[in-house]
Amino acid sequence: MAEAILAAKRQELALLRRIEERILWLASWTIHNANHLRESRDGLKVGGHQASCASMTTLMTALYMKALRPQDRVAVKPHASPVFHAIQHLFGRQSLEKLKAFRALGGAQSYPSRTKDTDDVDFSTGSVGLGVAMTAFASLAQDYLAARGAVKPEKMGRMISLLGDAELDEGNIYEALIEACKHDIRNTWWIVDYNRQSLDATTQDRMFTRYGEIFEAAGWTVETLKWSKRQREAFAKPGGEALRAWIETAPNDLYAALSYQGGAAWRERLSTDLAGDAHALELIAAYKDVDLGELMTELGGHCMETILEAFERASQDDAPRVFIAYTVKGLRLPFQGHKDNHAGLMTEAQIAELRARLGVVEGEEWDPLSGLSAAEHTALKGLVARAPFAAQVEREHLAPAIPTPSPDALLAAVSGGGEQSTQAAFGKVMFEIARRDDEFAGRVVTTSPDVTVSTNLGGFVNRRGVFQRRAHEDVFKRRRIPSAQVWSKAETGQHVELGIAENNLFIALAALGLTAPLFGERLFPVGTLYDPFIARGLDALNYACYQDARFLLVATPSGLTLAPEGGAHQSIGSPLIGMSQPGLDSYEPAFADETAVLMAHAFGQIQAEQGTSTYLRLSTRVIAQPARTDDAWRRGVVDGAYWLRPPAPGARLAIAYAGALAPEALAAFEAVLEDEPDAGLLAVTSADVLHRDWTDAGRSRWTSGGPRTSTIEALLAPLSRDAGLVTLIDGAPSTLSWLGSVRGMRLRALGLETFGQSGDLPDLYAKYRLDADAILDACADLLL
Ligand SMILES: Cc1ncc(C[n+]2csc(CCOP(=O)(O)OP(=O)(O)O)c2C)c(N)n1
Ligand SMILES: [Mg+2]
Repeated sequence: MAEAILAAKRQELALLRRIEERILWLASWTIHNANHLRESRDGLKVGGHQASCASMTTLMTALYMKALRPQDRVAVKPHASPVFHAIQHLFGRQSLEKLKAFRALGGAQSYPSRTKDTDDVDFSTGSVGLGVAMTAFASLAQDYLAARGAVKPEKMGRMISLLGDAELDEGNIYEALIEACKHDIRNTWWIVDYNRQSLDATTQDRMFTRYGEIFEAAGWTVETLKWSKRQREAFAKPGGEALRAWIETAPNDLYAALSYQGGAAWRERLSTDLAGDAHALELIAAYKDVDLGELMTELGGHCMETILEAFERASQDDAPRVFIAYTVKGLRLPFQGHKDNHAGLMTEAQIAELRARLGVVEGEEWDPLSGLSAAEHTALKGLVARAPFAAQVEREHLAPAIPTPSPDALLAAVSGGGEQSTQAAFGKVMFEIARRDDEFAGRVVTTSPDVTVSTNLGGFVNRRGVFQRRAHEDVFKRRRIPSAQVWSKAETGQHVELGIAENNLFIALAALGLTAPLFGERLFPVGTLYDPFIARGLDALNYACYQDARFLLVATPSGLTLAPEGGAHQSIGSPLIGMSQPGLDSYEPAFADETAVLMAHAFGQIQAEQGTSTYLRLSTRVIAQPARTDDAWRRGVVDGAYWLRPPAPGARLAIAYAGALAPEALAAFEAVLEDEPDAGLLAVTSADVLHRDWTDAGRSRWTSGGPRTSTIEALLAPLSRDAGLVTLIDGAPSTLSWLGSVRGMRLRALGLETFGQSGDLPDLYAKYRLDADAILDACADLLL
């Protein structure tokens, strides 16, 4: 009986090795086809990474064919994309056409993409390090849902990152590791393809063993897959220990160089280095050159059995785990171990040699099972079909739509006019949401990198609590110490408090903003930070948007207007960041009611099919609120602009402002009316939305069958052709200066182009030419 089980196991291992060879083949061939066979029209190198793929095929085969379950989610090392697509093809989830069009328009993407690929990509990757962190935050998001019963315990998945060792140089990984530790995350596997090569070179030896120590310090379980079964067996023989010790102490570059040079070079070097060890020499002599080369290079990360055993051990609990799987970059390919192999491509002759070696029939290169016996063919098909991951389970979910609050409901929270700031208005709306007991309110989740209180989220958190897997009482409250912040921490809490690392905020928003497709449960994530520090997490913000994660980002305070805080905190370029970021509509309201309307809009956009994320750039400046006589402004706020004071037809002058400088614009406008009674005052709430609508209208003439008038063209239409326009924003003036092009008007753009400094508003606005006088000067300039 035991014999039969062992035989079955041996047979399965053989099949897994065979399928792994075919995955290696298909990935290599896909890259070869794109570079050498497909017609090139532009002479550009297409690229693809055959060495990086070969490094990971055993790990990925073991994972996808045995360990992965349908509820698990994976972030694949970006440059192992061809391996991923090859595996998906075997599962019948990726077409041959897409493989043939790898890196071409409409084909399989160079780096796995949630939105552009049609096969089953869980997390996009590309910018190394971000996919790694993403899995930790996806796990946090899953815990958040599990605490609400929205993910059942038996349906909880593992969030798995397959990463390169050089990715471990990315600091964002350690920021995420620290946050993961604080949040006690589980169900997370980080599988490191530890080939000790980066893009440029072999990596420094000095980090050996240190990585394990770092992860252990963070409370992770470390699985080091250093040796293959073949090596362990050889090392157990007389003289074997010397071989093991040699590899253990060899410098990286020497090991890599010998891996490249192969068996004879190994023999020569080992015979010299181990000259005094008769047993070792005898052992080496027992191997043919090829076998010696294979023995020395088949490390743990290339040993199916070793990997499967490690995955099996790891499946016994939900502790976060890092697998340090030793590999050789490009193993089995002609450039294995070569330090320049990152972008290396096999030649025609080399790929033909690989094809012959793996038993693929010439002319049948696209058939991953080509050249196999009928029995093996059937057995391999069976193996793929039996893989737990092959189960026909819906992996991309459709979450039911949740009614979101109407603008009126949120406007009620900021009614009363008077004097308010947009940041305070945001806080009031969130406080109002916290008070509601509808489904929407229960699905709002807030998060902030240690600026919860100073961005006015405190009220929401007081009411809804902080999310923490293990409940923690507010000690200050129990001891009756007065405090404005009552932060009870429990599984039911709806605020995820993060450490200061802004990068983590954006990855957290990416994960929380994807719970609908990933887990079938919609959340409405609201993240806050100081506006200047968006720059700190910019790549992660881009990463979140690239995956079409949906959230509301509230950046406050902003600009020179946070005057006494000084130049280090005054954001200048953030409006341009907002304008240029796809997947993110950016707005800069001036008034409380505008803020409320935009929040209602943003919540709707979070779950709209063609929706988007929203960025609100807010201010702490308290300003007088306008008296509204009708509701027309509401539409304009969302569309990007409206006339706060409409111009008379043929007006020669208009002032356009964004955000907290509204009072200066108004003061200048009142003064201008004496000479230019026809002038208008334009409130711009989104240069971003306005500009996109304008360029789109320009394109529509050719792309969608006819001309249409954009919002901004319609708004500016009453002005005379040669009217002057003065624009004003507490940020980069180029945000608004394009308005002059809409109708070919002359324009003066006021804004910030140099670093600010501490001061009070009158001093700073005067010094940086953002005050009413500056606006009047600009108007005079245009009119004279
Ligand atoms: C943020 C970022 N910087 C640079 C790159 C370019 N790049 C792609 S792969 C790579 C090195 C990868 O080395 P490693 O992670 O060890 O993967 P391997 O190919 O060795 O498996 C670099 C620098 C990138 N993709 N992302
Ligand atoms: Mg590497």
